[in-house]
Amino acid sequence: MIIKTHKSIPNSEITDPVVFKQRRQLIKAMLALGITGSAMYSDFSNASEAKWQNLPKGYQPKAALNATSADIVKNHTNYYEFSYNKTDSTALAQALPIDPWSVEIIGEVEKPGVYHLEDLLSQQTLQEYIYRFRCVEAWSMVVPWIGFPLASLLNKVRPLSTAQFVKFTTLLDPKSMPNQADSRLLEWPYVEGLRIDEAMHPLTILATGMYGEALPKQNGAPLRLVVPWKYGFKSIKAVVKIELLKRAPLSTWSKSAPNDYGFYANVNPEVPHPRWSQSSERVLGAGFFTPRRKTELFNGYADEVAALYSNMDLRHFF
Ligand SMILES: Nc1nc2c(c(=O)[nH]1)N[C@H]1C(S)=C(S)[C@@H](COP(=O)(O)O)O[C@H]1N2
Ligand SMILES: [Mo]
Repeated sequence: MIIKTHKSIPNSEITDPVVFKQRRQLIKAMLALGITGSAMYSDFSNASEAKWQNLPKGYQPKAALNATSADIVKNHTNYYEFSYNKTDSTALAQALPIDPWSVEIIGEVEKPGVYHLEDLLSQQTLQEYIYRFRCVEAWSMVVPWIGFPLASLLNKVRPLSTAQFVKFTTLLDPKSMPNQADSRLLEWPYVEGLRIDEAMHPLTILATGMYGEALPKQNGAPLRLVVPWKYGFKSIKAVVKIELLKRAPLSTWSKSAPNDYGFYANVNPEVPHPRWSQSSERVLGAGFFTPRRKTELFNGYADEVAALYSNMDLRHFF
């Protein structure tokens, strides 16, 4: 794993925690997201100044997290459709066409359909969610996402009682995603999945932005999943399809290396990867001499999510 540190990136572990102080900034973000007309006006323009100063915070139990520098988060990405290294996707992903974008929602659901992204977003209130983000490769950061709970989208399309799992699929477009022409390492499109109770958990969000702006393409624009208590590979980017299923889908990484990457992929310091320990993590942007952080069970979200796994052997269901 090679990580470049740029001289321009400040050494301090904490930089610009994001606070939306200005109404202007959020309107800018909304415009960048393509949210215009009625959606923007009904959600934002009528709001009193008080509401702007008190911007909706999403469900985020750990209040005191400080965001990692935006430069690091935008320039250190895992996006295998574009590159197998962490630096090249930033430039390569700019070729991805993301407007217009639609999401197909099918399967065990009352209202299946192909939905325009603007229509989905116009029904949602965007909020900021400052979450820890921990990659299975044992590095971590803190990201101030902008998004909405996946549950509030699912509730609009009404999962049937038979829906036990949710499968997510990334765009398949080998013309703009060069590695999709090569299926030696991974099969495309990238697929991920959650159990329905995990999908409905208030910590699970769909993100459309970060750091007060539209989501950069290399970070999964225009729509990505974020599941903060699981390893980063579960947080699938550029989602075009959401399927409600009776049975667990086979996710991309589990399929390619079933002994290395389980379906659950809950962050767990006591369950090592076959080739490395998961007991600690390198905090991106923390500076060379800063000690590694002790990895926490469920990435620090045990109070919120441990109950989902109360009768499960987490070593077996890793
Ligand atoms: N479609 C897709 N989604 C993906 C990936 C990918 O390669 N393709 N990489 C995953 C991995 S391994 C991680 S750690 C996170 C990284 O998110 P970031 O690049 O925004 O930090 O995205 C996940 N989602
Ligand atoms: Mo990852």
